Amino acid sequence: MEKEVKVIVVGGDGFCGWPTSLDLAAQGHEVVILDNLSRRAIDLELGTESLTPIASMQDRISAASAIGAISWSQIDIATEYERTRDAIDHHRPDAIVHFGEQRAAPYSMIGDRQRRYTVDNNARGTHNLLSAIVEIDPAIHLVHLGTMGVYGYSKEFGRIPEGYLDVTINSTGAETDILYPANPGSIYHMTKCLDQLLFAFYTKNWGLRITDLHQGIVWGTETPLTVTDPRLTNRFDYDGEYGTVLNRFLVQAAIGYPLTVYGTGGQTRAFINIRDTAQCVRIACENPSRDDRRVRIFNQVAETFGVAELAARVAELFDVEVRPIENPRKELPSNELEVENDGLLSLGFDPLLLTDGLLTEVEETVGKYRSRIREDVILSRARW
Ligand code: NAD
Ligand code: USQ
Repeated sequence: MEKEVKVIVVGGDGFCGWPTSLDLAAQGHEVVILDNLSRRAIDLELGTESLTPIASMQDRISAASAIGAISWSQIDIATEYERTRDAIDHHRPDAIVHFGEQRAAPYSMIGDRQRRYTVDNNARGTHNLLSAIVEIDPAIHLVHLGTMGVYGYSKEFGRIPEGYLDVTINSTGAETDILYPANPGSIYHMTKCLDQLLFAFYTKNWGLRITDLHQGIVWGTETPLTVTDPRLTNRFDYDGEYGTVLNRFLVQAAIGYPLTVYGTGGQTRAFINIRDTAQCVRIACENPSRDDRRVRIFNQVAETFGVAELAARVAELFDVEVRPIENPRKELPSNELEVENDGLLSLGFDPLLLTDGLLTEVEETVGKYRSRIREDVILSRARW
């Protein structure tokens, strides 16, 4: 086993953060979760709920003690700077994993309040963590969950590299590489571009060690650890704002609701299974960035698919109709996408690829909670 590390997981109550915290703890690492439970509050605001019944954080933590060392504190890293800094100072972690942002593109585009909340929460939270690390110990490794959306999903510059684009300067002929031009498609994705600039400056000025994981769309729900106790069950979003496309299609299939392909379904995106999210973040924590001159950027993806292609696969497997609807989003009607993911592969990432067997496994979980599915939350309320 790798050397044990102490990790603060910000956002450890969320869809990606909870299974990742369990995975880290099961590998012998010490985990301290900081979460303000804002995701649970947003469910109340939207009148939505996880498809899977999720236990309170207190119950989750007491069940997790059978797996390893996990504790938690309710802290808002965006609005409670002193408490955040004191928690980091108290625990003196080797790494901080930062999942703690408002992460739904449609939510961030509902209106004025959600736009401002998303920018305030995400930019302030990330900056507070960076500022606290400088004060406490610049050697703390920050592992941030970024998004493929910072690149803008096109083949304009060819295969998408891991963060940096090789360029030749016309006027001098000099060759260099630059941070890939940011091209966000929503307020949420824009905050991840702002995060990138914060990381670049803090690395340049204070030599912080930062890994930014540009993750694709996560699908699936449970991991081998979350199924060991009902109190460890992971959340599963399927509503129009927080549900991601493949998980939504699987829920829709379970109730015979025609699959909601937006527009032509020609959008190609990168995907990763939730079990691999946990695997990749653990790999990043166990192999800290040694580079204090620039941010280490990895693309955390397993494979790419077109939306229509995914819908066709789900439709055939579960015998449900596909019914394209007008795209509520401003995005290219179709795009090609090729993505490099050599960084994590070189550190041992072994991606789970989408198979009908894995889809059926998720569909079984969905089927178990079929009676909790609410048709009225399926369509997105955001338009842009
Ligand atoms: P989530 O909303 O389920 O979890 C985020 C967690 O962070 C929640 O528990 C929330 O309460 C907490 N949080 C938010 N703001 C906070 C604050 N100010 N202080 C403390 N805690 C705060 O989201 P997720 O799907 O688990 O995503 C986690 C991260 O991974 C996000 O940053 C997201 O951008 C990134 N990501 C997610 C996906 C995906 O498909 N889910 C894909 C790519 C990247
Ligand atoms: N889509 C449909 N039908 C639906 C839902 C979505 O056709 O019912 C389409 C969308 O138009 C889009 C694609 O599917 O083209 C993906 O949408 P999504 O909601 O699954 O994902 P997205 O909004 O991009 O956001 C999700 C996460 C976000 C993360 C991002 C990774 O919510 O946190 O950053 O995936 S990525 O897309 O690679 O940038």
